[in-house]
Amino acid sequence: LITVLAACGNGESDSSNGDSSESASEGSGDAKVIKAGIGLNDDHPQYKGLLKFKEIVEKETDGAIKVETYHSGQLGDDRSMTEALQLGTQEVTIPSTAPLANFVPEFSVFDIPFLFPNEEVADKVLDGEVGQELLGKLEEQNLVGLAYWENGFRDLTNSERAVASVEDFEGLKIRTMENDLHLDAFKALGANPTPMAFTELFTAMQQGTVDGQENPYATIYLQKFYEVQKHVSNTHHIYSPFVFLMSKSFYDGLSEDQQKIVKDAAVEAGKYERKLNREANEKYLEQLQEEGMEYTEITDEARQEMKDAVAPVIEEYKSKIGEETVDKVYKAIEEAK
Ligand code: 2Q2
Repeated sequence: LITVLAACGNGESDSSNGDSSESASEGSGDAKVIKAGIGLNDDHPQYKGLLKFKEIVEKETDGAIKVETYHSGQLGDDRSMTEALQLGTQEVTIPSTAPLANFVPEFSVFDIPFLFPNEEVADKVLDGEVGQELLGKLEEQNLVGLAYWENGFRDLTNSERAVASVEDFEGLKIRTMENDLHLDAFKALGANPTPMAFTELFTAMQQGTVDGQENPYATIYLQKFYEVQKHVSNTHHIYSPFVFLMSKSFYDGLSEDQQKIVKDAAVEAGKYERKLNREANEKYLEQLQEEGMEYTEITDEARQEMKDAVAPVIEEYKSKIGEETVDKVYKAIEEAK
């Protein structure tokens, strides 16, 4: 019903709704418009990747599809923008998998601490069979997952103290994404975690509502968290993928040619975004220290201590996520090494 309403709703004639004979640039009526919103600002590789998506789609469809880009949470936070896609009032957003797990619980497999050993293995698993299978589960939520992009390995910052090992987490008020596994993992480390939308995070740190947060260096630097955080540690505790999401009702209203174009564009722009994100990451750590942050190295022993502390949480969540999904991901990681 949603597909039919959407097909009628955007004023397109019948010929523009899934008719495979139509080329990408044909189509009656005005251009179709993709409203694409993200939470990070326009300095971040995520936005540069979105501009690349826009460039490819507008070129390949000869303007039959236009992409409007909105950054810095202008259209809302990850949860509200994902809901807007389900309602058909927004066409694209690119959240981390953690908030997405509220819509498809299996995505929490990627919130298992210390799951991926490095980006190369993450790419192979996400772009491989099990990652693509998970994207397929989004369809029943009126969402289409077109590609994985990269948020990256997450590192801890806080305004209170240097964090070198598990005991330093004791009592720290840490903001986490809105995801139960993240919350329970930080409780197991001894912290006092609070779930919060990304759009509220900077103010919460500025006002001292939370002591700290965790995100990749690119986000910590480009969102100027160094202005309200003193300490940074290379905990690298979780690798966060982004998912390039499109509203299914919008996607179903595209011709087959146009569907292929938006899919290929999301994949190509994602490879570009991953590259940008990785090129700069080490530089950001230096720049954070130049901005006055104090860096604390997490030794292998300290990281093992963290792994031991969260092990019971991982066991508990295996059944919540789904044993089959968890086993498939672990197997795919072994094969990708
Ligand atoms: O900590 C966070 O919320 C971020 O890692 C976000 O998931 C990501 O930066 C964006 O999705 C914010 O909208």
